Amino acid sequence: MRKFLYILCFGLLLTTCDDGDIFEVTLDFEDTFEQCGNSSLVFYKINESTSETLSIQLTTLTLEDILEVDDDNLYENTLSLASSNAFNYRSYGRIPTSNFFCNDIPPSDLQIEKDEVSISGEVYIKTILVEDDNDGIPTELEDENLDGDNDPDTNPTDTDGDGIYDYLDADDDGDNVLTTSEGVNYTEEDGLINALDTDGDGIPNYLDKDDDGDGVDTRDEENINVNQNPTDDVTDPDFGEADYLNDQVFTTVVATAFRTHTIRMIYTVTALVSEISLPSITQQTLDFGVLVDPGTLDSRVGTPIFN
Ligand SMILES: [Ca+2]
Ligand SMILES: [Ca+2]
Ligand SMILES: [Ca+2]
Ligand SMILES: [Ca+2]
Repeated sequence: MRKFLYILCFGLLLTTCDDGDIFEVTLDFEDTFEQCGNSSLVFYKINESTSETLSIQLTTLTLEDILEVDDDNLYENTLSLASSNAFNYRSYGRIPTSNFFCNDIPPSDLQIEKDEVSISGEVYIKTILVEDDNDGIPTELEDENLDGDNDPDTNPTDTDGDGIYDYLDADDDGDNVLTTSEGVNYTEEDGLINALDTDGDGIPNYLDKDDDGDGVDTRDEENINVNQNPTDDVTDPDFGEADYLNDQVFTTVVATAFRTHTIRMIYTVTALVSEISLPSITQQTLDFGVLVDPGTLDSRVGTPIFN
């Protein structure tokens, strides 16, 4: 009879039966989350269709703290949930928005229906930093793999010997023409076999320090503007290409510096909550997902050593 009543109840509208305790909540959220807060950090995620939110308040951390990776480009931290670091489940009578969080004055009409806080359990935060030169060539193809371990980070190739490894070097051959401007023509299907090789010497332009094979290094073909950029030196406009691609122009204007490099930084922040203790939720472990935030994308200047 009890079972029958339960099934009957389940078959009716939830609003009829859910007095706040009868049904257990199943957590159903996207695998991404957002963050806010200045002096302390709040991770949160919103399910608009069910009008629910989850949040983790981390009073001892800032976004800057969790982007502070070690020499292995890694940050890890496990924090105990407590009243100061709380995991919070809420449901609302309206669609929740981002301004429900981190505002000194939250919207007056929150319409909170359920508000449960887990002050026991743990949250594990992990950040991985991946750096890249954004030069159109996948990292795994920017290493000669002489050590045979398929890891571009060990014994990395540095074609131009400027101290910046090829997978981080936006000008791999150090000719002051960015790799993206050297006709890489990479496709997933064909790899790099269609890379431009102007002088046909078997070395693609992006790795060839003398692209037209006229005996003058590309970086030294700065006949008009001496600005660490051989692409704007065009002695013969009728030829249609800059001097570094014109083997009939071979005047030497010696370069004295490499152009500065920009290295892209992508932080992947993930959070895992375990040993959750909430009245309505039996689930004890929750993969909180991946942080989506402009702060996870950054760049730094690479200074190549001129040689
Ligand atoms: Ca490169
Ligand atoms: Ca180059
Ligand atoms: Ca070549
Ligand atoms: Ca030339």
